[in-house]
Amino acid sequence: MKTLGEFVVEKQRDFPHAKGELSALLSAIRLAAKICNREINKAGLGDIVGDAGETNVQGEAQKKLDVYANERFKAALEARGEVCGIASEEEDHFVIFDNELSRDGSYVVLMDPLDGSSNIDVNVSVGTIFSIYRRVSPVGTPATMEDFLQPGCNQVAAGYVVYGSSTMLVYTTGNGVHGFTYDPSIGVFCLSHENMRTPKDGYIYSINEGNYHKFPQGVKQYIKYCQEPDEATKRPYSARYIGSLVSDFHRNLIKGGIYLYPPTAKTPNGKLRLLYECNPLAFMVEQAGGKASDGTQRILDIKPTSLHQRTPFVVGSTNMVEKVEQLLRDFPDAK
Ligand code: P6P
Repeated sequence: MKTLGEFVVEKQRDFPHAKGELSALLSAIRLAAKICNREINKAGLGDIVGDAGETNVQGEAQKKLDVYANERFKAALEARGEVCGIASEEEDHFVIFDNELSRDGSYVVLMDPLDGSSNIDVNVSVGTIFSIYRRVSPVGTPATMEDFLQPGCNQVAAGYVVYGSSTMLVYTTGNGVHGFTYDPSIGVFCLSHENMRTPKDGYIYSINEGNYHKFPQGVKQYIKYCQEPDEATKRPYSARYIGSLVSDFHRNLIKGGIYLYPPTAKTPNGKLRLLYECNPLAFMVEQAGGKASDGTQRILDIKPTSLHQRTPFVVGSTNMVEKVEQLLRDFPDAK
């Protein structure tokens, strides 16, 4: 058995500027993940399910566990001193950690503390997504917006926690993707999936077909392609859509598959957020040999202009993503 802590120390040399910084960052995330895992696993028993009575900057009703998870991750990251600020789906603006220790921090963290939280009340898996950058503003000063509006290709680490049938923490620092399964009997994340690779092709497609009539032509063509596979495709495709991005992403990463959240007339930039949902998962999937685009350009090359900006998202097995991109080119929507 190798713990997350032992693995990170062993791989410390893979993390530039290694002065134990990665260990500190990931141990903060690990601690908050354990605390959230405990609450999620007994959510039905306490007064922690249901709405918090607030709405977040997206106008979405905040679930109590959303708020709880956000506070836990924020507190754990602030306590470590490596982080000078965070941005979160649950925070309208970025949060500066303005204390002696944190002001000297070299990193910023962007996160969706509890993605898919609307599933909590019906006992469906949810997840945490995080993205880590080195700050661009001078160490010793308060974090600035520029620290957070970096393109995804600048990420130094990214990962997710999936609170599913088991709880896993999966991360990359640009040297492969590594998965750790939580053993609650000893309260430790143990290495279970070293150097995860995603198949170049797959037969699972994840998309909310309830929006079919609003999709771009190329996406409609792709859905038809999956449903009427050509002779070369021996196995029919399967539609699998949990409605929890981290769970759909994690299954497709392991088995091969594609997740799409296309633009529609109502949401011309799609629903998912670039900074703390799409960028970290794009970094992970590329590290595992897959691909992530907005249908035309590489997600990691997009230069962000605002904290909560959305982007269309096509992510998963390379051949499948490239098929969608091809069909979007072949079947352009009328302007
Ligand atoms: P829809 C959850 O709100 C989320 O951000 C992702 O986890 C999930 O994949 C998607 O939205 C579901 O959105 O519009 O299909 O219900």
